[in-house]
Amino acid sequence: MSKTPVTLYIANPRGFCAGVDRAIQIVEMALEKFGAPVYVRHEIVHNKYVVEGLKGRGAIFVDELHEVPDDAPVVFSAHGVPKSVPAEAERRKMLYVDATCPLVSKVHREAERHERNGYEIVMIGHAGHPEVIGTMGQLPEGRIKLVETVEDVETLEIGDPDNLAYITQTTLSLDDTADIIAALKKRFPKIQDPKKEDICYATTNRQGAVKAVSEKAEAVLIIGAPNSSNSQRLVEVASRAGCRSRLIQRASDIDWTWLEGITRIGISAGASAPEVLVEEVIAAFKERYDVRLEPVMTVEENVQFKVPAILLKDQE
Ligand code: 2E6
Ligand code: F3S
Repeated sequence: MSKTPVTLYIANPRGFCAGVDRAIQIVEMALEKFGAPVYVRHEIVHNKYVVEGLKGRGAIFVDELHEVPDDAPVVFSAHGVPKSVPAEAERRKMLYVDATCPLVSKVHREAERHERNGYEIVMIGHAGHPEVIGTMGQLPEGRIKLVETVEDVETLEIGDPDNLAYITQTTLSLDDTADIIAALKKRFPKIQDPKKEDICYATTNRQGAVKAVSEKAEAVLIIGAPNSSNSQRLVEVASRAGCRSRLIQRASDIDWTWLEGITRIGISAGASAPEVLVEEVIAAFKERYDVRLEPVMTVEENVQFKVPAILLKDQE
């Protein structure tokens, strides 16, 4: 029997961003330099496949620093950590390497700058997410007020609206955040914007590419983990553009009955999802369908971040 033809629209850019690349490289280089085990506080990036791969090479993942012995090297995840974490590591004289994405660290420094300049700070983000915990933890408790929705803006209690600034999580929905910022500006016209956008380039570009794919496809599959904020946002972008859309961790998660009768399918991957999983998904489609691949290119990316000097060969 001949296979049904389907077109797979492959979003570009997709998958690993520069911060994820760097974070994974940090763990790999730490394993090489210090030898196993290397402890990692929190999933280095939100992807089971990546985490399992590193476990296989001798990384041990823990939730909190107290689970790490004093004399073992430890890496902090790409999402960033509250100030209390490196402080505890220093106190215990631990060897630690910080894999916080430089674009998350940029937001940390911004929060500190606002604090120094006497501003009250509002953070737009998702409560409980490790990046939000890390960013809010750059300042003493209560200094940064979190808003998640436009409704939250209405109930915000601000002491001096003339000295107010906002910062954001790096992986938010561009559209939802624009609405929240508009609500903040309506209530607090003098609120200060970040010097440079806090939502990162990778989030912006991946959402743009999924929008472009959603114009061509009927259904969109996003490869990524349920706890990956940026991946979840890609699913939302596709559904808002009128496509049915689902998050899958890998090919075995594809619900083929959900795709029955659909011949135009968009595919993308969150910033923490490795390309090998995209290839696996395409291969699964090829087994069942007569696949035509159509890349949908939006912008080119050429961002790269350096790893910390402590991991370089000639550094002790
Ligand atoms: C660090 C900061 C932002 O859940 P989230 O999207 O934040 O995290 P990952 O690990 O899925 O993506 C990479 C990342 C790391 N994004
Ligand atoms: Fe960094 Fe953005 Fe990736 S904040 S880890 S470049 S999703």
